[in-house]
Amino acid sequence: RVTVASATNFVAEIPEIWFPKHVSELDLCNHLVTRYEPDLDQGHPGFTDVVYRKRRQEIADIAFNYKHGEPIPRIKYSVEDKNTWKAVYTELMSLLPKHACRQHLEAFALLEKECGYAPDNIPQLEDISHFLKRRTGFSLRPAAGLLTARDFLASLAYRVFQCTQYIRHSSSPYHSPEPDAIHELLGHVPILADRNFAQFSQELGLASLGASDSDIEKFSTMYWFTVEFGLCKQKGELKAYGAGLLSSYGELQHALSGKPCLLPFDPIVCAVQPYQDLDYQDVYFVSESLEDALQKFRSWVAESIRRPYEVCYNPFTQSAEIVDSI
Ligand code: TIH
Ligand code: FE2
Repeated sequence: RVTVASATNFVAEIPEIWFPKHVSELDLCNHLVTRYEPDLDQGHPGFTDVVYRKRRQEIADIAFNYKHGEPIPRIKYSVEDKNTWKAVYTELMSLLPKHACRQHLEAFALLEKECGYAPDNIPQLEDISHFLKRRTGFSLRPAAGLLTARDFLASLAYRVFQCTQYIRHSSSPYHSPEPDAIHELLGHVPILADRNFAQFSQELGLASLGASDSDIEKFSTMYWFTVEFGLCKQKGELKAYGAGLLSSYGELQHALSGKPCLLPFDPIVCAVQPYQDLDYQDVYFVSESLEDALQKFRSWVAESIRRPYEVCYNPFTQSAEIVDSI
């Protein structure tokens, strides 16, 4: 680490680990974790499907070439993609009114009205991005696949959600081990329209900027058990707010079947809970409410995460500024 004295005589430490200082630098945050790529993983449902792999590659190229501020290119989805979307959408509609949290359902109704959410239409990222921008200041940018935790979390600091645009392979519609547009649009997008949840996501992102590898591991575990697989209580009932539950017909039923272990959300426990990402989870964390999850997360960061500097987000310039913490 290098220590510099600034004009105001404050001493700030410059972190060794690079992180984006302005929203446009998210153009550099597109490193992929390749373990689920259909081209590389023989177990991927699309591995032997040449047509599928070619379509995936074309959509991935859009993400690699994308630059901050550009409109997100629209995709002309294949008949196969549309059928997969319709099958999942229809199945989920039978479960979500009963099991999704209130915030998800409220936003979903608006997305149907304003963004073309329907069984027969795969909505476009550009339209959804405008919708979210108005609601919570979140926007979307296209991602080519599963990103590294560091890159993904950094984008949240800027209220940017990195979103895949391809549709999962038709042979496994009800559960996908990797993110796809069904998971993003039906799972993540609705709740990003909630202000508490948006705030939680951004604070998790800000805490991750320049963090050590071991802290990144804790933040991504926290992300996993909240944003992806979180349950909460509403009016005495158990509801899902995690995107991995809301986009997977199979996993949602599993989570509520009484078989897996349900623990009360406690960041100290949650941040180090082991997990796997190939199959349904064995453990889920239940928050008292989204507000309570945010408060508990804040206290945990303040008490147990140490960085030699503080990061302050400037919404006027959309930049993260390092400030001295002394
Ligand atoms: N398993 C989810 C689904 O089938 O929609 C997708 C993912 C959740 C978390 C990572 S990938
Ligand atoms: Fe996800």
